[in-house]
Amino acid sequence: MPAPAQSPPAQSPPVALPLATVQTEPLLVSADLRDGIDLSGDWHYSIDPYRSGIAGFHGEAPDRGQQRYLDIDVRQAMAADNRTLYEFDMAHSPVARLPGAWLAATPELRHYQGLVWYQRTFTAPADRKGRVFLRFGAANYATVVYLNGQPLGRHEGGFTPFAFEATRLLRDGENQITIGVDSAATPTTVPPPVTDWENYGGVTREIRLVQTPATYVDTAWVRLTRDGKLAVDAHLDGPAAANAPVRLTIADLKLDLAGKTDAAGNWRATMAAPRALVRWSPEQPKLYDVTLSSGEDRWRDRIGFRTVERRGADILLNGKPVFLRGISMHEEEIGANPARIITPANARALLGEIKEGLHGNYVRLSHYPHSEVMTRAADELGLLVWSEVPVYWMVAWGNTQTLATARNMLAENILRDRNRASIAIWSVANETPVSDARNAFLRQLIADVRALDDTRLVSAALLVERDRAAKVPTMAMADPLAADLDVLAINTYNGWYTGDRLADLPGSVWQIPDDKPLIFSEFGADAKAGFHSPEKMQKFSEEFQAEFYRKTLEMADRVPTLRGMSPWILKDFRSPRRQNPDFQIGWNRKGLISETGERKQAFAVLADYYARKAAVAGR
Ligand code: GCB
Repeated sequence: MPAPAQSPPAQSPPVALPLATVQTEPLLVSADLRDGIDLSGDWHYSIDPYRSGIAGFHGEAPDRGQQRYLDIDVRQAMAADNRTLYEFDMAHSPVARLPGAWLAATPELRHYQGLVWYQRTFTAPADRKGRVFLRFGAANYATVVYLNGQPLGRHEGGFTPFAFEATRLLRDGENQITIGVDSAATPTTVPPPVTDWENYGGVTREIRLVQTPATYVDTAWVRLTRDGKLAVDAHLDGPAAANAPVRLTIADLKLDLAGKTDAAGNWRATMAAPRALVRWSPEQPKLYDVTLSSGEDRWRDRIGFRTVERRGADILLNGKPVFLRGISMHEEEIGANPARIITPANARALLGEIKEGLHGNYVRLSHYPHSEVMTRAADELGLLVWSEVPVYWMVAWGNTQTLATARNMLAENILRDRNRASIAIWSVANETPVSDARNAFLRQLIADVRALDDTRLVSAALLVERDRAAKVPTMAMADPLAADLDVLAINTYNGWYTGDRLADLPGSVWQIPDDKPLIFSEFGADAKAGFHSPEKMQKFSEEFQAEFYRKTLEMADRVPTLRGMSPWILKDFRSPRRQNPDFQIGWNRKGLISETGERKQAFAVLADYYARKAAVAGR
């Protein structure tokens, strides 16, 4: 969420824009469905590896101030007066298409991590009234935004939306917007520098100018509660927010509920769910057009209604036990040179492989919040979702700023996606070694999830301890956090990173609490599409990967509390830590499809397994 607009700091910090506190407004929930101007397209860009521009955008001309960037043609000014010096000239810099990570813009940027400036001009809407916001789907990692040379706001976090109010700074006619995006991770960022995926720097999701009336619906959450009621929570922002008439309508259900906000602009109401309500499920992903009107504003969304609960070791969807037939996925489109551009078509190409190809009903959107385009596509196609924040491996557990950043990210993610029927599980971490500081950090995040959303389950991918003396692979859950979670989740790579024989995997012993559902949130092995080794079963061959899946699935069948799985991973993905020159060359090869979409042998192994599971479940 944005921190209030303020002048840029005098010195450039390692990450341009640390956030001091958790901010909550403006949220502009479901802004992607509001009217606005799409600022996608060509933007000028200029790298700034020493972050000089942070201390005053690209150096200050004291007599002219910031305005010069809009009003002055740098080339002409230097030609006209030989005392004039500008070392940056955005208007004549090369262009790149946004949204999209900069690594694909030019070969020189392929491995650049640091600050990049973007700039473009646009024309303000002629019929301007009410309020205007600049809304970013996501920019990785820290962002500062200037409108017509004036600072508008800053944001930290690479995967969640943020908006800045631009009503005052927007002028009639042509406007100039400048964005600084710093991709550099530090030990205190979330995630920290070492991960196992590409750090796609840049503006990776849509930028839009969104218009609203002076008083507008900033947040709305419409849902089915576990006791079968329709509930709405909304917050209005603006001069007429207090004691304002509000009205929720779902035309398809003939639902029309009127109410009034309180003095703080909040409205909360519940009602019995209409009898005609069709509950959302992977088999029948029914969505309703929902509108919330107040004054001149008309907020809308497309929402599915269902319940998700835990009962003992079962996960219940609409009251019935469900087995999660899933796979994990990074936010990376299919193609030889991805730039993290998730269009509706790209999202459907990926999710379609899961839904139709693998007979899945579930996806783990790892390891950070994915685009809202993806979660909307999951709603439409009927895939349950595990959504997660990048609290990954070694985070600065004792750092209060890091905790604030993680909490902010988690809140932004939940507030963005609480209306998505597909989201079943919020996960707070992945493979984080147990320590007191880590436990306290994650307990805070778990408490935040429960405070923001009591209609979903909370999980985290945990580490297990291996009994080195045991003859067969023997793993025990020794993580105190297990007690705080609804769903236990484990990543297991026995037989890939360990020397276990694949034949021994089915006999593995799992010492896991028996009163909670367990998910294998990851298991997998690398294979280079087209590399075969049927006799030797060499690692990186398609045959090895397929056999790894067969044996791991046999093992899974013997774990009594297992209620789902999301093997690692749907598609080969870029990872700078994977440099085996024969097989990887910068790609983690654990995909069931290659980066260009070729299916490997293991794809059919999992697809057959899920087809059988679906048949047993009667769907
Ligand atoms: C893991 C991580 C995941 C890695 C994967 C691997 O446990 O959660 O981010 O990419 O293993 O391929 O090793």
